[in-house]
Amino acid sequence: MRRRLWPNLPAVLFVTLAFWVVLPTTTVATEEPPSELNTASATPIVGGKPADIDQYPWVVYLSDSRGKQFCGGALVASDKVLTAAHCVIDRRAPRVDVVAGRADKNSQRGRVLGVTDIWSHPDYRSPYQGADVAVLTLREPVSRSVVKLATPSDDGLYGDSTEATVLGWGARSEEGQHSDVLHRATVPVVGDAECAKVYDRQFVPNAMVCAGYPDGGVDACQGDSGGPLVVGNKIIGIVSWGVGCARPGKPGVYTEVAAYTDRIRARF
Ligand code: 4AZ
Repeated sequence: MRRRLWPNLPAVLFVTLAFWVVLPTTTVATEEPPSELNTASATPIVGGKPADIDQYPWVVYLSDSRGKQFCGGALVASDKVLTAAHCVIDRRAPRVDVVAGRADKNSQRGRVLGVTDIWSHPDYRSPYQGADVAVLTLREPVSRSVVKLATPSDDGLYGDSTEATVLGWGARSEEGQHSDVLHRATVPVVGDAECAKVYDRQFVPNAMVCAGYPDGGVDACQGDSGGPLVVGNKIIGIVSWGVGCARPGKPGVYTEVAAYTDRIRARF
C-alpha cells in the first residue's frame, strides 16, 4: 500500500495545488454571470425600490418565535393588523409577533408587539378560493397612524389600470431570499375580465383583484404575502397568490379588501 502511495505523492501534490490555484479562479468565473441575478436581487418585491417607512407608518411584518419574518401586514386600527389568512391559518397567537416601524430587519427600530388573537375568515379554504383575509389583535394598542380600508363605494379604485403600491419584505426574485429592508413597487390594477382570462376559475372576481404589468417585471413575491396593496391612504388589496413572480401575463392576485370591509370592521 505504502509503496504504491509514495510514488504518487508528487501527482497528488500537483493535483491538490492545481485545485488550490485553479479552483478559486474558476469559481470567480462562474460567479461572474450571476451578477445579473444580483442586480435583480437588489430590487426586492421584484422590480421595486427601498421604501421610507415613515411614509407608510402602518406597514408591518409578522415574525415567528425565532424572529424570522414570514409575512406582511397593515395596521388598520390601533390594535388590529390586517393580513392574509394563509399567513396565519396554521399559527397560534402566542407564537406570532408584529413588528411595526422597522424598515430594516437588522435594526432595532420600531416595536415588536405580541398577538393575543388571530381571526381568519371562516370561509377561507385556500388562497384560490378567496376569503384570504385575517385580523390579528395586538396585546396593546400602538400610537401610529393606521391605513383606511377600501369599502364597496370605492369601486373606482378597482378600475382597470389604477396605479397601486405594494409593500413588503419578500423575495427579490422567484427563487430569492426575503429582503432585509422594506420595498415598494407600483403596479397597475388589472380588470376582472382580463384576470379571469389568465387564471380561469382560480380567479374569483368578487373576492380577488389582480395587479401587474402585461410584460411582468414588477410584482409581489414569496414573503410579501399578507402585505398591503394601497392607493393613497386606502388599502385595496392583501398580497395573496400568483403564478411565480413578475412573470409576463401572470399578474399578482390580491384579496379584494372592499369585499370584506364589514367582516374586518366587526373585529374592531
Ligand atoms: C407567496 O408565495 C407569493 N406574485 C406571494 C405573491 C405572489 C406569488 C407568491 C404573486 O407568498
